[in-house]
Amino acid sequence: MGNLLVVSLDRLASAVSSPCHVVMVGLDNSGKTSLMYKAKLKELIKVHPTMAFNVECVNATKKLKYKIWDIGGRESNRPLWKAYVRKTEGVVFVVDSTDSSRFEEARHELFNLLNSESAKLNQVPVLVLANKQDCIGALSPDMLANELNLSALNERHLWHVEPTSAYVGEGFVEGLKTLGRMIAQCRGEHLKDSNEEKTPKPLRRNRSSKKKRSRSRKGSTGSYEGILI
Ligand SMILES: Nc1nc2c(ncn2[C@@H]2O[C@H](COP(=O)(O)OP(=O)(O)OP(=O)(O)O)[C@@H](O)[C@H]2O)c(=O)[nH]1
Ligand SMILES: [Mg+2]
Repeated sequence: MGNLLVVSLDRLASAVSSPCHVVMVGLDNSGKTSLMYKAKLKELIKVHPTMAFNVECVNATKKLKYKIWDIGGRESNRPLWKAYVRKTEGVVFVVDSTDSSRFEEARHELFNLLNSESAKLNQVPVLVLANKQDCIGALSPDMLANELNLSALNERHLWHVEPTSAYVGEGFVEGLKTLGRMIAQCRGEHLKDSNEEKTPKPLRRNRSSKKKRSRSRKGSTGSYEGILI
């Protein structure tokens, strides 16, 4: 579930710097630290609430390596999130899919973060992890996307929701691969933009070519599923 266009893994490896720096945030108890260490150590470790942050390198593929900053989600820690996203290439936002009483709080914190100047300027891609899918009553990724009103991000951010479980060890690495595609797509768009700026404008442009341009732009803002090719 998301608004990612199709980007091949070949393009991704050359477009994304390695390791790629991303910030992982989300409310306390959503499972950030458990997910990260399960992916890193291949086993579930006993975790304690994160007071400041943990940082670890995790490989999504042989070539795609991430440096993940796992920031504590307690209320007292949340003002710090904005400082960490300043230089991030992507945001990973983890939600406890079983805790419907906190979806509104999660939505508020996500939009609060993304509306900060730094994230707005960078237009960072957002990977939402619908965690604790092993539990009965966990909300599906589609429904979580609705609860969090993620379609409101379409204008400024690529986003994707991945179902995960730290207990079963599923979804985290898949999510990181999709995040890599989104980052590669953003880089591609930025490169295209700067190349367009450098290309001298034609002296005259007839109406039909203008029409073609606007049609292709329109096509790129629709909602798409991330597809591995
Ligand atoms: N059933 C289930 N429990 C999980 C899962 N992921 C995490 N938990 C549990 O949820 C609790 C909180 O996990 P943490 O990894 O500490 O959560 P956190 O998001 O890092 O929390 P803060 O550090 O306080 O921000 C722990 O008791 C975990 O064992 C999951 O996928 N399924
Ligand atoms: Mg933690």
